[in-house]
Amino acid sequence: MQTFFSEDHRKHFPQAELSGGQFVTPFERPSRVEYVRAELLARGMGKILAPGAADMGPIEAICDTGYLAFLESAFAEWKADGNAGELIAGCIAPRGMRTDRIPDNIDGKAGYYCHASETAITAGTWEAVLSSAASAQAAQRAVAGGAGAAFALCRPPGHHATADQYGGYCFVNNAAMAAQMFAEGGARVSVLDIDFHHGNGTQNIFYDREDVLFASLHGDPMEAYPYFLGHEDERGAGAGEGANRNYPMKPGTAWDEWGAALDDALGRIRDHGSEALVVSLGVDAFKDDPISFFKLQSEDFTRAGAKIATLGLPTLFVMEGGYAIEAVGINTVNVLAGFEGA
Ligand code: OKP
Ligand code: ZN
Repeated sequence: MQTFFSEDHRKHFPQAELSGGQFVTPFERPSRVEYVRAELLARGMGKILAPGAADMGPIEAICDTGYLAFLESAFAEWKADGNAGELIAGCIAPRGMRTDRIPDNIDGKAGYYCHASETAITAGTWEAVLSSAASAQAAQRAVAGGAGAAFALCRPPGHHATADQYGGYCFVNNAAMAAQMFAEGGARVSVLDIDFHHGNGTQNIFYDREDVLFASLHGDPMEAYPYFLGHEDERGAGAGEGANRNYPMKPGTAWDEWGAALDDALGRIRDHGSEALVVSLGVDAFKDDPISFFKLQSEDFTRAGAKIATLGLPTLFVMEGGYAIEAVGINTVNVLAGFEGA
């Protein structure tokens, strides 16, 4: 299958992530996707194409206007306000205070539009975010045009971003944008999220929709980021009741339980009558991932890809997380190869 990938991802490379009370080099770093690209080439997985510029239409379809304006000018405003370093939100809108007034000061604005302070904004963040969205758009168009399957090698990732909040290394929700593009083409669509972390942004964007099913396998939010969403009893609202499925799992979860959850999710997708599938493809369920607690082996990712192929749907894979750097390429390409080999 074809891959869509932009070099501009490198423009987003914060030097600092607040982790364990210290500033560390961010886990979400440029080399991640370079390992994926190298593995795609080494295994002859098909052409790797540059996506061209992002269209704002599909981004605006899933994002709040004020939020996009914030992302575009945030770093310049931060500098203009006299700040020396990267933009890190410190004072995030909490319970018991007002969220109906968006502060004018950039520090306050960041706190309004951010949900997790590990994620910094730098000079090149917006351009990288647009290039990541562009890859998802180009890959979606390939699949909608009859390609059968395509891979958007997106960086930064997207599934934690809501219509108006960034965090968890995500700014614009690439998978949700692509799903909305399929929906606007008249298709019923499912988003299957196999990243270790719950796709809170995707769930939130489609929670009251029946035409877009969201299913997510992830670390139990009682124990894992994003902590405040992703429980089993979140089943959708209104017309979307029943079109949201969460599979939270405990530390140490390995293939037997994870694969069974995947089977159940695939059954829901079949029953939904989906005509297109978007896979939020994170490989941080891997046993050696430094910030996750599942125990999948590299071969299990091949099995996962083969299971996903049994749906027989036009499928768009969108890169999300995976932080065991040297294994990220192998595990990601294993999913794609498992899908193609099935
Ligand atoms: C993004 B994706 C490290 C904490 C990091 C944020 C995790 C974001 C994961 N001490 N918390 O879903 O892979
Ligand atoms: Zn993740």
